[in-house]
Amino acid sequence: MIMRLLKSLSFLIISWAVISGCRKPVNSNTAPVAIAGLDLQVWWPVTSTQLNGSYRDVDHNVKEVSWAKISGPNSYHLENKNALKTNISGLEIGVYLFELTVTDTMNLYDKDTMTVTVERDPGLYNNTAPKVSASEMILLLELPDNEMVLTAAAEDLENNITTYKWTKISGPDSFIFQNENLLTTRVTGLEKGAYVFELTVTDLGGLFDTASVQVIVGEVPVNPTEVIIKNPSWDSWENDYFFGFNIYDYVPAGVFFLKPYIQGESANEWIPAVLYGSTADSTGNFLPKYSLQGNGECWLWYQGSPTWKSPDIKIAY
Ligand SMILES: [Ca+2]
Ligand SMILES: [Ca+2]
Repeated sequence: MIMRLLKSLSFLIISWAVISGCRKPVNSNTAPVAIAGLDLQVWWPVTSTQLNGSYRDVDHNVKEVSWAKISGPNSYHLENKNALKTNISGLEIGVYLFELTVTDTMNLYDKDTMTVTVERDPGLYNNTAPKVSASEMILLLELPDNEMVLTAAAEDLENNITTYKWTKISGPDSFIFQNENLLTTRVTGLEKGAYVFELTVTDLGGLFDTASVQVIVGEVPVNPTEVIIKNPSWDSWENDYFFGFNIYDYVPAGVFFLKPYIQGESANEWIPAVLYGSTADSTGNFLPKYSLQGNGECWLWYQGSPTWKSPDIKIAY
């Protein structure tokens, strides 16, 4: 009898449990589950990363997600604190604790935290600065040409150069860089005068080096002053003839644009020298060439004309 009573009772209990377990109350709601995502490591000098949160909510009634900093350095910027995925920038070295709160329409919520650890990149402890060099030769530009290419050589032992930046140090206002953030850039819109442009090359550790390029834009006057150097003693090497001098031994200080010419023996014609590295230089093998440095050092040279052993030089300015 007792056994029958117990059996009936357990049947009732099991039935009740089964029925109540299967029937869902009409207004039930469960809290969301916030998932802040994996902890993140940032290697300074990188100062940004992306928070990547998510959540589960069986009722699909989440109304708000929100990121907040719980602890860590003061400096940071959350692009959108109400987005699950958001960029975070402006980080400093240190450990940040961020909390994601997920709230549903019934104001049930859950919180989860994750850390962002910002450490100095260990590869940067022995970092060395980039090395930049530019030609010491003046780039002469004869009007009406008003543009040229600026370039330099840059190297870095760790191969971690991050930025190039050209700026004007001195000179006229008029100029436009095609792209000042490249190692080589065209600069246009130049006007008469002496420019100094500087390239700054910076690496991942913030170390940098600079080099400058001098550009002189001008023209020889219609009736120029001329200085003639008669029978200079040219040096020769293989098939090339050279003459080096300082232009300020021949032209007054402050003259910033000039043009050299040479005239071979028994010739009547003065042949203009072309600036070394210019387009004319690369197309005219037998044109005389010259280079000019900021300190006035000038080199003139020509190639292989068998009848010229000591041409005269004329400098027009
Ligand atoms: Ca819910
Ligand atoms: Ca470096």
